[in-house]
Amino acid sequence: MKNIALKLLILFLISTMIVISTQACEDDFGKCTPGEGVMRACGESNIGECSYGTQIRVCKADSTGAGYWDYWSCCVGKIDPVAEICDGKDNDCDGETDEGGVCDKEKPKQYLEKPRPSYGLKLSQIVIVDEVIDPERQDLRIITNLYNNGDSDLKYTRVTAFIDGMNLRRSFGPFNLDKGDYYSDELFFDVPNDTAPGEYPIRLTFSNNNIKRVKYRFVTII
Ligand SMILES: [Ca+2]
Ligand SMILES: [Ca+2]
Repeated sequence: MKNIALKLLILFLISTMIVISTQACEDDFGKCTPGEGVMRACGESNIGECSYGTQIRVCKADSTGAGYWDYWSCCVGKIDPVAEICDGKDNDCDGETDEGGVCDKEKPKQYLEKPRPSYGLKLSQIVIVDEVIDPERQDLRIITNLYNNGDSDLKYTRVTAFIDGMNLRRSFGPFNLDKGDYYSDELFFDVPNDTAPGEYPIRLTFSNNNIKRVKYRFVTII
């Protein structure tokens, strides 16, 4: 009986020492030596492109000179997750690389091919009023009659006549010739009196930005 009581006493003393020892350790943990510092890892992840940073706190001295731990500093050097993109890396740090279809190529847009406009220009009439001219008495007159036989309007159409042997050029326009419409006009040439007799080709050009027609006629100078 005496032994049992002794054992119980020893157990009580041991447990009391343990408690006292633990209490003493916790008290020590809250204290620090002014000037010392500690460091720890911080951040959301250390996977993929992410990495932890570090933060520190230092031990400061209070008015009595006793040390106490200051606040932790900001986290420096960490790389947090970002949205996943197609770059061969795990940007959102979930352990998967380029997941979620980020590397699926965008399907090319389907473009409906617009029907190309059809341009038409019919030279329904080209009249050399006098095909044989005495320059002292006559001018050269050319009457043109155009017809738009296409399915699109012709904008800024111009007619030009050029007589290479006389180095003469005349034109009219620009004018709009809507589809299905006619347009008539005349070109006048005051042929110089000293023009050498002979046959001269007249180059007639009917054009706009979309279409061009070239016709040749002849005039004889006597
Ligand atoms: Ca990922
Ligand atoms: Ca990626």
